[in-house]
Amino acid sequence: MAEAKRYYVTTPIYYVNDAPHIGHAYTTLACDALARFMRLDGYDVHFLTGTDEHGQKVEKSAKAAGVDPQAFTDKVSQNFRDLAKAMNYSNDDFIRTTEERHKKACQEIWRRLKDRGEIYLGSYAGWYAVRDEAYYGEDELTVGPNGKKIAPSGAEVEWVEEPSYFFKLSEWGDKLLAFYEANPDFIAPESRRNEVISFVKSGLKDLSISRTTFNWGVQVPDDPDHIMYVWLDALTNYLTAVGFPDDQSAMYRKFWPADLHMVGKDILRFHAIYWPAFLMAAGLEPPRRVFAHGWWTNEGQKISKSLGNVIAPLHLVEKYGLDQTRYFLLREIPFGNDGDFSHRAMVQRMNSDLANGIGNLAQRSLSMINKNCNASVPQPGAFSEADERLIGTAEEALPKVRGFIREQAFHKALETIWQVIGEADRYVDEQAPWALRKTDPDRMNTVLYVLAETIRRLGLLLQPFMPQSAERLLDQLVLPAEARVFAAYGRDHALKPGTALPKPEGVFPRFVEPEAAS
Ligand code: ME8
Repeated sequence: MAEAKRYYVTTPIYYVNDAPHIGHAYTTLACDALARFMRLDGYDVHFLTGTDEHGQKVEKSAKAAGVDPQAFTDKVSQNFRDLAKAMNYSNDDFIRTTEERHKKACQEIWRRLKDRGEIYLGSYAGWYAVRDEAYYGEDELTVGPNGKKIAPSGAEVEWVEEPSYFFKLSEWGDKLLAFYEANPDFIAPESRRNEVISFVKSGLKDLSISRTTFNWGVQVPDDPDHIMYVWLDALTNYLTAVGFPDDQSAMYRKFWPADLHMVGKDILRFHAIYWPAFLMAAGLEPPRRVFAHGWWTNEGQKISKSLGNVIAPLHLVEKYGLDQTRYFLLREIPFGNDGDFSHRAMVQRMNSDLANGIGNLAQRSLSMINKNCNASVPQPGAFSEADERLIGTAEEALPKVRGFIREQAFHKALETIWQVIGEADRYVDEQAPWALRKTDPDRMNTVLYVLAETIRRLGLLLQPFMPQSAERLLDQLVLPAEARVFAAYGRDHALKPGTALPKPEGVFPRFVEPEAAS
């Protein structure tokens, strides 16, 4: 039987200890482009994001703010929902771990682990970093500039000693290694996969999965002294959102296992080791893939609150524009690598790729059509070799972009689209339709038709990345809604000659430095 066309993609659920920044916006943006692409490609998509609201870190932040944790999380979680709106994310659900549906799912996964003999009661004595909500071994620590012990992430650790339930992670090493081997695409990129494999090969210790020294969390079933370790709670959100524990529900059967958990490299270990181990131990199927992307810095510096250089996504949207910001984040760095945000690079992309690239191509082609073809799609004659070449390049771009999206190579997907733009620019220069107006108007009509068809395809391809701008572009070609999907990409859905077109208007403005503008 053919695999059902469904796709379940998730972002990490973000801690509500602070306002969202560019890193959070980035991960969700990548998932949004992916989700939009898959929908346009005919998939039934479930795109999930949300907030991670329990744990010591959130409890501490609430205390510092002088409010109770629930009121605090209500407020900060709203900032993440506002961000989703401002960034035009198309998430189908927004989960909060303080919701009832989620507590139910956490307690059920705990029961299943317990029933299968995967959990035992013991006591924990060791190091814990509240910032990472993670346990560390003595051998992983170094001494920080203030003489305190720090984790590899730079987070300070504290000594914790308390009764705790443990998950028998130590028994899952070989099964995990076999799982990675049988599923070579499970962890991406490749270099990260190798890191995870060598970490697992070095031996896994049992994992403390409950806490007793504070109570902002999901209660352990049948033991009110314990709350669940925040990572077991958090990871379970991916199940909650598709209806778990009702594993017979239509939602669960359609969407589990998840197709992709998108995460930053900081939390790969939790997703690629703990999570499949929890799931297999509970008798549930692990997700199909985890992609760990890189880290953004700001003008070459680590982004941190203490350095005061946190980039607020809303500020970027205000300054450069929404789609410009979306484009820059996905185009500027090879997805998976670390990257640097700089004003100069942003302006460069905005002006050369957008304003002078797609913007100029569309504006000049559509203006010529408006002026010389009675403001309607021109009637083409027979296609020349050059026409076929450009149409062919545009046609081949969809399967290429699809291939790159499937491997989360967003930068390559965009590069492919820009190759079409580059070729179209050369085509306009070579064919010089403005000169044909007097010498061979029929040929001019054909050239302008080929350009309009190319812009149609570019508009279709740009939708997942720059939805609003692509919409405006496609509006200028009066493309009906049902023709804005990838099933309508081919020649059999080509523009109809004679269709009346509106007066074209620029979609991608240039960035002008404020001082130069005044
Ligand atoms: O870890 N560059 O939440 P979190 C790129 N609640 N991405 C960045 C970034 C940066 N400078 N900073 C943050 C948690 N991110 C847990 C997750 S999931 C079950 C629980 C992104 O609020 C990146 O995706 O600390 C990273 O993995 C995530 O934010 C961490 O968000």
